[in-house]
Amino acid sequence: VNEPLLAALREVVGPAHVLTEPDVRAGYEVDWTGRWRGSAEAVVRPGNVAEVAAVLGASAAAGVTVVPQGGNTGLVGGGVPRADAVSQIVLSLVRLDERGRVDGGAAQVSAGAGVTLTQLQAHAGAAGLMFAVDLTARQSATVGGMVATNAGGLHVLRYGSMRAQVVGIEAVLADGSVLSRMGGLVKDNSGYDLAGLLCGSEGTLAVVTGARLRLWPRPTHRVTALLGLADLPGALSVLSRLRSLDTLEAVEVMFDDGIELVCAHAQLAAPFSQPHPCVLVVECAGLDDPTNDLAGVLSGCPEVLDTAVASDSGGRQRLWSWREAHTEAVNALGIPHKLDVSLPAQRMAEFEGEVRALVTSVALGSRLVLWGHLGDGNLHVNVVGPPPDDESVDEAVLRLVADLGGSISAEHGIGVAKRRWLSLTRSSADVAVMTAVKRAFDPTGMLNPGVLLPAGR
Ligand code: 2HG
Ligand code: ZN
Repeated sequence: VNEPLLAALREVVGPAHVLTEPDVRAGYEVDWTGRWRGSAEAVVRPGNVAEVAAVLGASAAAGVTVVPQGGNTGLVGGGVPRADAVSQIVLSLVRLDERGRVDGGAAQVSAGAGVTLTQLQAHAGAAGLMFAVDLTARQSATVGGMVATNAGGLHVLRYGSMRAQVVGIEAVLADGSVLSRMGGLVKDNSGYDLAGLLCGSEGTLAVVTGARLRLWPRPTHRVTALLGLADLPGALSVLSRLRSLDTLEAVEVMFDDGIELVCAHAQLAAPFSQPHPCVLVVECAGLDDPTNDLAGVLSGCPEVLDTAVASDSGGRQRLWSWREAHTEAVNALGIPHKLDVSLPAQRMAEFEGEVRALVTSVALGSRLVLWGHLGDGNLHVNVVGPPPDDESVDEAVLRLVADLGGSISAEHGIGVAKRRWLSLTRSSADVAVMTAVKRAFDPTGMLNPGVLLPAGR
């Protein structure tokens, strides 16, 4: 135990916010899947930006590394301590939960890094506007973590990912200086886009403490449809026709084996009276009722074999329940290998066929569950069976993705989970620039080492 460091940290944030008891630290030291864990000297919970800067200063002076953490809903091990680090702290940003006044004229709001997605959505909604990013971990996921991972979620096809919502950022650099562009300028071409660069930087360049965020008109009408289909090629042709709807917000895909698993785990009834190999969740939203437009498009889709529709909130939630329960149902089977990948639209169907055959041959007897954000070309490949340290299935799937022109991470990031495969889908020129950027922001390598790039880069 590094007593001088702990004393310095207590001085900065107060003793109540330096957590050192093992059972109190435990929840911050392991990720949601149980796959990634490590041990920290302490979990430190600063209450404002000056305290964040002082914590970084004390850590630098003591030579310990810093793992920034938001709601700890990440899936690639980027927000929990490294298993192999000598001395590290977790820097929890959850106390930075300030919500600014909603600026209706500009349709913007400022939010601290610790504001949860649910809180942000409610805050925007109370002012008659909407925060557009939505994801299943909304109760715990925080603004800081969502910026740092450039979170995607369920609405990317209409509103873009987190980066598209960020107008400005406040962040603390490793040397304690503060970057702040929170003035809400929509147009600002005065040099490099540092806020954009920090989106998706996974805590390796700076500690995000707040963001100025774009808000959208809040749709007054929503309709959700569950569509039963014979296969993914059929679903893709339905998708291409759905794209003509300007109210289209979500097109999510799941398959019969995943739905069966979810029904057993969450004790849900089957969605249709007979099973369908491929099921889409489609949602449209607008200021007028989009139901007729959606029905019009679907009536021209012979691929759709079964349909369930709801526009009241209870009914809609029910139609989303099979989709939203996938992550938990898979986790209940064991520690999954999670491969969040994207493919060019025209290679999606080919990938689905090949990945099923590949997983069967590489990880005999394992269970493959596929689902994802079809409208974004993003599939979540989950494999349960092989021990966590046997990464042969990860390697095989990611190589297939690279061969088909995809990305090894669509929305979850690289973290520690995929670091060894970064060069599969980023060129050596890309990695060289990333390494140089990392050095420029964090010359001593104290921020989240081993995430995205090898430690020491
Ligand atoms: C989702 O879309 C999340 O459900 C989690 O991104 C995906 O658990 C996963 O693999
Ligand atoms: Zn997802």
